[in-house]
Amino acid sequence: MRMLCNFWEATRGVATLKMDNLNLSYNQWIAGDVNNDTEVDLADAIIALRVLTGINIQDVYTEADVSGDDRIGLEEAIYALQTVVGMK
Ligand SMILES: [Ca+2]
Ligand SMILES: [Ca+2]
Repeated sequence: MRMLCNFWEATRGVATLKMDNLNLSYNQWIAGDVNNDTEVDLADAIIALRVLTGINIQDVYTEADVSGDDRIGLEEAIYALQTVVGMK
């Protein structure tokens, strides 16, 4: 039996796999990618610091959590800064 698989969407860490009549979806998140733009950079550190100081930021992805507390804060800011300077 031949299985026909087509990836018909794969954007920004979200992929959908279509197999005949079965649709499967999965999300692959990047640790530290707080704004989910597929890169860990200075913008992620700034967003994490803004969250930490109580500034209301939209589109913050807690899936980028690096410390296991399901929150974005100092650990994610440090992680992003370490990534920027090549320590990660
Ligand atoms: Ca990012
Ligand atoms: Ca965290």
